[in-house]
Amino acid sequence: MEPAKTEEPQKVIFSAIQPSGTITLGNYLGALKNWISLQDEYDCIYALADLHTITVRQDPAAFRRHTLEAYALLLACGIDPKKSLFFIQSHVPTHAQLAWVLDCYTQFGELQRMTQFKDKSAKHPDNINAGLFTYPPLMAADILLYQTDLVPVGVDQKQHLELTRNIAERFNGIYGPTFKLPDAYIPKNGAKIMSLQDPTKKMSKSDENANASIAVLDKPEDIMRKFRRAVTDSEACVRYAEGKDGVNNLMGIYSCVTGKTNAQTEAEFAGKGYGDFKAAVGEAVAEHLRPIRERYADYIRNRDYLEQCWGEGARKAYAISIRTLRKVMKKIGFVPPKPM
Ligand code: AQP
Repeated sequence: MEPAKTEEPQKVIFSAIQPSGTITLGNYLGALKNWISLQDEYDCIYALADLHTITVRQDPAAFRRHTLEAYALLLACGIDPKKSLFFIQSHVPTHAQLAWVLDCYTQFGELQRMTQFKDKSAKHPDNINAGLFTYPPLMAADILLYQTDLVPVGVDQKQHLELTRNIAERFNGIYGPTFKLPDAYIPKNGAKIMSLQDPTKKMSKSDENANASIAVLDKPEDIMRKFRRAVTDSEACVRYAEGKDGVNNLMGIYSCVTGKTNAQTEAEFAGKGYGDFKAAVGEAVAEHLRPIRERYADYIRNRDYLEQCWGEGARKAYAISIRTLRKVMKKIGFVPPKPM
């Protein structure tokens, strides 16, 4: 008799994005494109991290619009609510609850060492709030609530993931196994997209210079204009080389959207100037984003469908996360509440 086949459960992936502005080409090529392809192989849990977003002051109307827009846009990019869990963080109260608990298992000195805290404090000296400081335990709660195996992270978030593991290990050490220790997932096609105006800085949603970033929803003519104005150098030769940050960035973007290698791009533009190259990158990006923009237009008009998706997402996320939270509260010694 053949031995019964035991199916390995799929590994759990958790990732989130902040609705802190209009989603950029950097967010898309660096994170979202990978999120889509992971859906078939893993048990994916994706969130809009709106609680994290208010660590920097937001205008209420713009914040609401960015959140709605991001939800519809992620669906348009290919997040499939039938395959993945996709919710809005503030709709699931367990995140804030576990974050408070984890605050009490995180040392002040550990948080002081976080480079993102130092960077964001320097960027917003008029609003160095406690939430900015305790951002990492909230991120740890997001991840640990779902017994996550893998977290796709860029270099900038590595330190926070290490802290998440330290907090989880500390808790498990005191109370016995409670949290799974998550590992970093390094995407096969990781890309870091730089600002078009200062190619030594990453492209960011919250950049005040509108020409520095491409929004996924930008109109083709705006995309073309921004690429035309992109900072390059005076060599006027399309080649990938150290010190040519602007050109290297454009070549990286071109490669992400066309699949061409740098050598192929160099051959394609041999003897041509930056004008032709920038126009080609702009056209390729606009064409790549066109179907997303078209699907987005349908989703954003359909508020009922969006509400149904995020309602269902929050319900499922709560059902999973409350199990971890209950376990944590019980181990610490809280008296279990009566169901409300
Ligand atoms: N320029 C980028 N290139 C590649 N990946 C990027 N990501 C962000 N910018 C780039 C990735 O997008 C995911 C979501 O990011 P986030 O919303 O959590 O915040 P962030 O990294 O701080 O992104 P922004 O756009 O720069 O937001 P603001 O301006 O609010 O700080 C992450 O996986 C990130 O690596």
